[in-house]
Amino acid sequence: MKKITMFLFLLGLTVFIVSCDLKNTENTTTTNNTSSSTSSTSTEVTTTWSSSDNTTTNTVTVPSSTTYLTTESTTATTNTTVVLTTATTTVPTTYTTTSTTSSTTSATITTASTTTMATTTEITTNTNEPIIPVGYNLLQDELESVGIPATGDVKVLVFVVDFVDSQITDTTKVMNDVDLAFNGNSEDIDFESLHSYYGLSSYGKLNLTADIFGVYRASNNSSYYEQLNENFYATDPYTGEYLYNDAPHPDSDLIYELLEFYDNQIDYSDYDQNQDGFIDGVYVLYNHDISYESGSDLWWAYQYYYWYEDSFDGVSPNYYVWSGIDFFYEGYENVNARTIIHETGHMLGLDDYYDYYPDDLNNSGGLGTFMMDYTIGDHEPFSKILLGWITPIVIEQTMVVDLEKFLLNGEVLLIIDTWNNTIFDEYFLIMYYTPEGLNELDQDYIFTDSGILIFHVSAEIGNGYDSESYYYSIFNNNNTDTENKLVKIIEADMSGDIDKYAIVENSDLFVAGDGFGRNIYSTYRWYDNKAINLEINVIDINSEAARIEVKFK
Ligand SMILES: [Ca+2]
Ligand SMILES: [Ca+2]
Ligand SMILES: [Ca+2]
Ligand SMILES: [Ca+2]
Repeated sequence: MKKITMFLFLLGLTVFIVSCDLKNTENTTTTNNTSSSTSSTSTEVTTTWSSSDNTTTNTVTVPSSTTYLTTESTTATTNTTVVLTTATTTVPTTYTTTSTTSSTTSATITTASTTTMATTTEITTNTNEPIIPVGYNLLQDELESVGIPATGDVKVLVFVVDFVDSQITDTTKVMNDVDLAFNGNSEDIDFESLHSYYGLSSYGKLNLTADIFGVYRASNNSSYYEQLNENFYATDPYTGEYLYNDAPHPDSDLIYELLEFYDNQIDYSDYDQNQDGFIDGVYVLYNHDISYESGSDLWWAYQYYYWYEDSFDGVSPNYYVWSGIDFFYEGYENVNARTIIHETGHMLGLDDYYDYYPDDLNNSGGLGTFMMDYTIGDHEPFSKILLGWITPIVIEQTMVVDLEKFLLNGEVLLIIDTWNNTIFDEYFLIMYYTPEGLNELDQDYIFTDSGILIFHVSAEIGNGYDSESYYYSIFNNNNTDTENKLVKIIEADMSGDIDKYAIVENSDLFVAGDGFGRNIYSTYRWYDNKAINLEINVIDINSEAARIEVKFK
């Protein structure tokens, strides 16, 4: 992000004038004009008026190629004081001179060089600076327990499992494909591997690698675990209460089998990077047909927590992913790792952003795209802020900023009434989206155009888990059944199609000339029903950056 520079004043003065409508005038710095004299140049401007014109105002048109000081007094050739009373710095411009004595025939107006102009403009420039926050809590600081640490070098454990009644036939191919899915280089896999994806999405902050073991033949048939799963989740149809309180947990049973079987080969304490006593991440990849349309919920992909209290090499299993090998063969790519990439989002602590329960009236449509909703593309900025991969540029005062495209360094604006040094709050996030990088291959389900994306986030925490909710979360809001969404996209086309159809479209992107809070959703409100009292104006978008004006009223 580049703060407004000299470049703007020369080429975008209209913009400057709007943005210097200061919210906080105490931020204005006054620069001593005398410093400008050394680099000033003089331009003679001739004007005539008669002696009867004493104290009459005359208009002098000055050359357009010169930048003039404003409110500068100077002396005309006949000791007549010429006061430049015009405040505008627009070039070309017209200055008004006032004669205080008679018979002036010419006046010399002191003009400033470009360099001096930069200094001089500080007199009236909005010097509001964005806040680059430090020391605020991240998602993993707030979680009850942490799975995979969000940054650093992290090694996870992967076990490939089959069953007597559902055996892997080509073991070598499966093990190679699993290795490609977890550890492959970008060049070797059509989308990305878990490793390459998280390296890119975190801007190099998370280096995730996997040690892969298998194929392990489970001690029971697949149908045995399936039955355990039925029992575990069985509820009384009348009361809704669980029928078998002490029912064994099939995934955890299998994880126990695995950890015990490999105990003499593996030092599990090597897999606790953050040294919290829990193995950071366990992945169980089962060989069984996936229940796309019907069948057991066990044959799906999800993240969950180890059910029992066991310890191996002094550390305990906790966060795990349970996923079918067949997910790697979805679509037409050599290996498709998107499912484990999505589930790893949960291993890091992220929520799902789709609507678990579309039948209620709340939060239909979810976010509408990106990894934690559609299992495609990159993680959006909210998730990256939560994980500490990016630091938002916080804006709570009027200013104009140049916002780099998100792809480069994850630059994002966080616009809020008052920044209380917490990301667990309500605010807008502004990103410059381009269909590149991790979004390129999946852009048909994200956006094929470039543009400005505005998110409305309501990430307050502290109410605790709502047992009435379909969705478990530390946040007061979720994208399933709370009154307001945890994170939503504000549609520039105002069509409401995300809520209706759960899908974004190019017209949801803000383009140059659009103004959120002005011509788009002019009466938008915070969730407490207070008017937002701000505008987010997209002034310009070029291939590298977008110029955004944030105007607090
Ligand atoms: Ca061991
Ligand atoms: Ca750990
Ligand atoms: Ca819902
Ligand atoms: Ca729309």
